[in-house]
Amino acid sequence: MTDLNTLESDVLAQVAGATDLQALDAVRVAAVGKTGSISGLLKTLGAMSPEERKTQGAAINALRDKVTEAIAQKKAALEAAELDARLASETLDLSLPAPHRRKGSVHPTMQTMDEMVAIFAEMGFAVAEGPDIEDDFHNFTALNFPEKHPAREMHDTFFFNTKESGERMLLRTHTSPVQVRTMVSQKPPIRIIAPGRTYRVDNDATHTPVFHQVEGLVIDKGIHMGHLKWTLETFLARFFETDAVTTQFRPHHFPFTEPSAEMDVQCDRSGGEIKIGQGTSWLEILGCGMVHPNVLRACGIDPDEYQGFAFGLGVDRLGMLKYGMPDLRDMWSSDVRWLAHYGFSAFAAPNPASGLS
Ligand code: 2U9
Repeated sequence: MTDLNTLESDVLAQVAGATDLQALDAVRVAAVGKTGSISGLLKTLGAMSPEERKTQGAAINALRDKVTEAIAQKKAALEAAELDARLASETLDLSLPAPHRRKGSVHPTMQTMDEMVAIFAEMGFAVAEGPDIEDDFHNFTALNFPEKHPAREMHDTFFFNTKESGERMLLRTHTSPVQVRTMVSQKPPIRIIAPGRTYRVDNDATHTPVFHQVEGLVIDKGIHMGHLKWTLETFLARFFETDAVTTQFRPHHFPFTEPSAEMDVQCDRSGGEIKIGQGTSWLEILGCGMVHPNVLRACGIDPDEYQGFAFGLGVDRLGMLKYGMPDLRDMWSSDVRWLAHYGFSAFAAPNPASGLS
């Protein structure tokens, strides 16, 4: 018994003296591990008389339980102390000034997108959103793309691997599937814009594989191209911050609109930079048209009852025009010098009341 008492006070002293988890584990292995001192005592029980085994067995087991409990308590205390020390050393004082004076900035494309959304919101458009990963129906079929249309080819669209079901998902090539989803789920009148990121297999001086669009859709009774022209001219005048703009429609073709048009805005190109709202030149600025009856039908809307107009604006290109950024390839090069020069303060949130830019 004296042996057991001595062993107990020895082991408990070692547990108490362990200064870290590694040292504590060494104490555990030496005492209650497979070949530890207490485990060794348990192995001697076999050679004892039944009487002796009864008393000694109970005493050794009690010692093992006591030591195991002491180790568990010490382990919890050491872990808590370790966490406290880590929390103390990793504190971050967010009120301290930044060590470098270089600040983050809002990318011009995002600033431009926010400006466009602010103008359309003021004109009564709601913002609609949808997934970047789309299916064939919402990106192509519902939009009246023929089965063999070139946009459906691998070299124009990013496709995912075909699923077991035979379905092949894709990265949306325009934000138009957002309007399809809105028409399927809501009844007219509809007046929405769909701002967002879009993807095409295209990479050259004037195209990037990821680009940004703001598309618009209005569906109601008696909608005609006059409503479309007023909406776009009002938007362009506010966006370019001029009193009025002069525009012209040029006939075009899109599968999803009929008639379709591109809109040019009158501009001045003398003096090396483009000025909107004056001059004698024309600048192609957007695509638009009246929603094709097949598209209305595919979305569950009766074209004999409702008509609509739609338009699409390229955000990156409009941003370049407004803020005088000459090269598209610089826009996504993540060059902090370019961002410091062209980026916007996070506090310069566009607001039609206090100014857009
Ligand atoms: C529905 C019906 C019609 C959206 C439209 C355009 C014309 C267009 C381009 C502008 C620049 C794409 O980023 S860009 O290259 N877009 O010219 N987009 S009409 O028409 C729709 C959309 C959805 C249901």
